[in-house]
Amino acid sequence: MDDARIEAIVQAVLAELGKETSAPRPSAAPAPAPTSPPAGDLVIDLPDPTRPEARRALGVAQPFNAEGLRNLCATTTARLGVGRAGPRPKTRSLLLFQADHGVTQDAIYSEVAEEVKARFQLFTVQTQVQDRGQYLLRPDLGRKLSDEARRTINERCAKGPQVQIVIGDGLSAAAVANNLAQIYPVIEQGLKAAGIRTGTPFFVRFARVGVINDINEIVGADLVLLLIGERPGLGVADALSAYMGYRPGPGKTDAHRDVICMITNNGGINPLEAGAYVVELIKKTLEFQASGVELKLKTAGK
Ligand code: B12
Repeated sequence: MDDARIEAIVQAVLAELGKETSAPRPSAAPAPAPTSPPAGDLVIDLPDPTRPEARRALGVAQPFNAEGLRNLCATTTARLGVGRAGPRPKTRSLLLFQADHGVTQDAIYSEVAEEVKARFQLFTVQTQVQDRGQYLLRPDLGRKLSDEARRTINERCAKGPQVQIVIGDGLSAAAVANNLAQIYPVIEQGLKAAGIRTGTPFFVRFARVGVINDINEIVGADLVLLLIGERPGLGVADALSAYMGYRPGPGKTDAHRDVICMITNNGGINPLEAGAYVVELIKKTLEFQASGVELKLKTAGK
């Protein structure tokens, strides 16, 4: 960028700042008494920025190539072409960002409702995490079952199934609430149709992926499938992941696991279709008696 251009930008920014700093400061003169709008006269002049058409609207005032910019923006959900107000984001962009951030917070801090679990007769156990704050700060505790959870799983679960299905809240309760009802029956029926024996399903509160190692020490399954809420993004906050491992146990890491991610009706893999993928991957894992990198190596070229 040449000096003249930089100088022009500096002048524009200074002019913008000048407008703000030249306004009378409260200390210079007593502030006028606030005037309330007459009752019923409140005007909100910004359209709701979270509506799909507002979300996708171009924010650049005079685009050089409006058609090109629109096409570019249509290729991604990233916040492109949002424009700016001087050096700052537009109010619309800021509000949308704050609204999307609010949705992520709700997804992370909400609990999966009992009705969601009851539909598939899932009982609940908890990891060594005590509350949501600790869950975020101590992923290690989310990978360990509490003593009570160990006892409950031992008492209530069938031992030695081919597949143990587990549901975990993870980082998004919305992911479980919005997708479980669709994906679960597909997996259940798909495994049944393939003659694969499943164990007693249950729900783990404050779960991390690594908890499947602890679980399998108790149930002794050939494969543990964990359906868990993914870290929400600023656009999609209800995506579910299906993590699985062949004979998980002490010392097994993510290198021994597979994942099918981004399961959501909001711009991801639809849960019905994802259920079918999960069943196919389970069959492959059982056939090759391996998961993760080992499975990739065993099936390379096949
Ligand atoms: C956070 C994250 C990471 C973090 C995990 C750190 C942490 N402690 O959370 C880091 C940056 C280390 C990471 C690394 C990798 N990741 Co990653 N990751 C994610 C992300 C953004 C969110 C995962 C999440 O919410 N998990 C749920 C929570 C509750 O789980 P958790 O127990 O807190 O965290 C565990 C899992 O996240 C797991 N994990 C993370 N990535 C991967 C990838 C694979 C293949 C496996 C088996 C496990 C795994 O590791 C964590 C510790 O056990 C997803 C995107 C998505 N849409 O899900 C990608 C995603 C899962 N990662 C992916 C990949 C490819 C990887 C890497 C292989 C990248 C690389 N080439 O190195 C590595 C593998 C790391 C590993 N653990 O072995 C892909 C998987 C694609 C696929 N279907 O196979 C995803 C879907 C991103 C994408 N769209 O490409 N990842």
